[in-house]
Amino acid sequence: MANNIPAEHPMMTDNRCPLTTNVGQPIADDQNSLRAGERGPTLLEDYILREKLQHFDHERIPERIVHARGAAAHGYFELYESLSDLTTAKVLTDTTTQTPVFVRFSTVAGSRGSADTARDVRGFAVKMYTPEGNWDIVGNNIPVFFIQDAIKFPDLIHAAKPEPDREIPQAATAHDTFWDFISLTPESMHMIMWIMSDRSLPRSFGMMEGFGVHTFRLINAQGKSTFVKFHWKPVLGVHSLVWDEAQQVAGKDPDFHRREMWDSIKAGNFLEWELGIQTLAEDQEQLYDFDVLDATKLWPEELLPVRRIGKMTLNRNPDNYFAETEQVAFNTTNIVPGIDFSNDPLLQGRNFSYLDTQLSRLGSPNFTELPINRPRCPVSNNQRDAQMRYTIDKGRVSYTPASLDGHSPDEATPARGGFVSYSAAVDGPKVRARSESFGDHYGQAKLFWNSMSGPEKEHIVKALQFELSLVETRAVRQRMLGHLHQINEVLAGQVAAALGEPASNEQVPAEPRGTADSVVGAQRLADATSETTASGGVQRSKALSMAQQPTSAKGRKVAILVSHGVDSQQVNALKEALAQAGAQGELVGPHLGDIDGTGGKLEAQKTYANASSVLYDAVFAPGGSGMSELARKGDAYVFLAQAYKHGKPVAAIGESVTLLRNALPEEAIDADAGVLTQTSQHAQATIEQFVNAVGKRYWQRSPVETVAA
Ligand code: HDE
Repeated sequence: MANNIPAEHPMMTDNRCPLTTNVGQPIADDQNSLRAGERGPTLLEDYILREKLQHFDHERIPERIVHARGAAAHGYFELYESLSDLTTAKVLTDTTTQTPVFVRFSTVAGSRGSADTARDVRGFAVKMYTPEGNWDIVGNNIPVFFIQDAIKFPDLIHAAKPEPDREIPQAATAHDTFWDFISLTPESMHMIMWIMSDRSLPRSFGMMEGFGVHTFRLINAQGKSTFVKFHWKPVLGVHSLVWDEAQQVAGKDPDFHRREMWDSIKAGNFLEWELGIQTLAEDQEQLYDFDVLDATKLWPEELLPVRRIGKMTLNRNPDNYFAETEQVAFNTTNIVPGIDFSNDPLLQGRNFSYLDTQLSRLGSPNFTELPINRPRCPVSNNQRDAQMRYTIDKGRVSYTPASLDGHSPDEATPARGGFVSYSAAVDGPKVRARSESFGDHYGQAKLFWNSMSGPEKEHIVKALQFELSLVETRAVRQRMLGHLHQINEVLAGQVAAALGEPASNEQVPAEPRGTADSVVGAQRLADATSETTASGGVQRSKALSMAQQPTSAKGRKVAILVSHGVDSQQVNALKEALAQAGAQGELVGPHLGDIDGTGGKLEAQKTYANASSVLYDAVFAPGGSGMSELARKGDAYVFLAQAYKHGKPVAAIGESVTLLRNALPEEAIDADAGVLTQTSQHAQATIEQFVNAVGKRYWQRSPVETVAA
C-alpha cells in the first residue's frame, strides 16, 4: 500500500482506500472533468480538476545549482573505538550505538537529467543523525578542490557550466570557458590532475573514496583542539571506468550509477565504507611545506596515516526520490559539539552558502522540519512561523529568558553538552590577501602524477588530449600546455603532440596517441616523474594510485552471451561460481525469456539489442553447438571486441572461440592479459580462472589500438 494512504479508512472496502482530494473528500470520478453537457466546456466549478492540475503545476522545485544530479540511500554508522582522547562528540565516542545516516552521491556540473558517467568530481554527502544533532560531512570523491578561496566559486562554476549564450555543453568540461578559467587559475592544477585521471569516472558509488576535503578540528573534554581530515574508504576498493566506456555508458544507460546502487541494495549487497581520520596536533600546524588551511593540498598518508575508526553501511533505498533525495539539505555548518571548523577560506565561504541555497531551493526556513532533514533528537527553541510551518508550537512563550514557561528551553551550558566555538586566537589586520604558504600550485600536482602507474598516466594524457583538443581557442590550449610543462615534461610533450603544438623540450619525442602504441613509449611515460614540493618531502604516495587497490569479483556484473543451443551446464556452472564470488552473471540472448540450451532451458535477462559490453565488467561466451551461429552476429562480436578494448577479462569456450578469434587479432589471445579460450571439455578450469579475473582490468594489451570497436 502506498505510504501516504492510511492503513485504515472509514470508507475502506476490499482492502482499498477511497481516492480523495487533498482535504479528504472522496472522489467518485477521476476520469472526467465537470462539463456543461458531454461535449460542452469545462466548468470553473470543478475544484477537483483545479486542485489536481494546480498541484501538478507546482511539482518542481529549483534543482541544485551544483550537484543537481544525485542518488541517495539510507544506512548506519558504527564506531570501532572511542575517540574520547580527541573529541567529545558522542558519534565519535560512543561505540554502543548505530548512528542512522543518509548519503547522497552526485555529479557537479550536469543538470538533474544529465548522465551519471560524465567526467566530473562526485559529491559524497553524508548526513549523520546523531543524538547531539545532525552532523553533515559534505564531501567529494577527490581530496582536494579547484580553488583556495570561496570568492572564486561562482566563477569556477560559471566557467564549467554550459556556455551561457548557447547552453552547450551539458555535463562536460571539454569546452573553452572551463579551460580558459583553469588556465588562468594555477591553483587548480592539482585538482586538474585528479579530474583528468580515472578518479572522475567511478565504476560505482560503492567503489569511490570519500573525503571531507577541508581541515576540521576535533575538540576534547579538556578543550584541546586537534586538526583532522575525514576519509571514507570503500570496502570494495576504489575502481573506475575508462573514458571511452564512460561516454558510451552515458548513452546506453544514463542512470548507470544510481541503478547499480538501487539494484545492489535491493539484492542485499550493501555498500560499505570505513571512516578514517588523519590528525595533526595543533602545534604541528607549521611542520610541513604545505598549509593545512589550503584545500588544494592533501596530507600525504605516508606522513599522516589514516586511522580507520568506524564503518558506514548503506542498506536501504529511499521510499521516495523527491521527498528524500531531492529535499535533503546538507550544510557544512551542521556540526556537533566536539567538532569545529578550521580557518580554511573555502570552508568559511561554504559555511555561508549552504543555508542560503537551501532557502532559495526549498523556499522556507522550515526545510529543517522535512522528515529527511529533521534531526532524530528533539528540537527546542523559540523560532516560530514562516512558510509551511509544520510544528504546532504551544503556549504563550516564544522568547528567552522566560519565567512564564519555567525557563524552558534554556541555554545548554558547556557542562550540559552545549556547543562552544573553539577559542582559536585571531589577530590580524583586515586584508584581502592570500597567505604565501598557499603559493605552491604545482608541487602536489607533481606528487599525484608521480604516484600514478604507467596506464594511469596514459589515461591522464589521453584525457587532456581529448579535453584540450575540443577547446577552440588556441591561446587557451597553449596556456594550458604552459602549466603542464611545469608539472611534467613528458606529460606536456604528449599533450602538445595531440594539439599539433611543438614540445618545448626536444629531448621528449611525443606520440600523439599516447603510449599504448609502443612499449618504449609506455615505459617512458611510466618512468616520467618530477621533483615534488609542498608534499612534506613525499615524492610518491601509494594511496593516490588505484593500481594498488584490492580487486575482487564482489559487486561486479558479467555478461554471458547465449543463443539457442548454448551449453546450459557451462552457463549454470559459471553463474554459480560468480554468485559464490559475490558477482552477478546476466544472460544476454537473441530475445528475452526462454533459451533452449543443450542441457535444458535457460532464461535471458537482456538482449543483444538492449545490452552492451560497457554495462558489464567482463564478458563470457560459453560453448555449445548453437554458439557457432553467434560467430556471424555483429553484436556479439562487438561485445567481445569492446570489452577487450576497455581492458576487461573476456573468455570463449568451444564453439565460441571462433567468435573471439573473429573479434580480436591473433596476438590478443593471451591468458596473462585476461583473454581466455578453452575447449568445452576443460571449461570448468577456465570458469574458475575467469571468475578470479573479474574486477581486474588488463591495461598491458599491446594490440589494443588495432581493434575496431
Ligand atoms: Fe558545495 N555546494 N560548494 N562543495 N557541495 C553545494 O549546496 C559551495 C565544495 C558539495 O548532495 C550547494 O545544497 C561553495 C567543496 C556537495 O545535496 C551550494 C563552495 C566540496 C554538494 C554549494 C563549494 C563541496 C554541494 C548547491 C566553495 C567538497 C551536494 C546545492 C567555497 C568538500 C550536496 C546545495 C547534496 C552542494 C556551495 C565547494 C561538496 C551552492 C560556495 C570544496 C557534495 O551551496
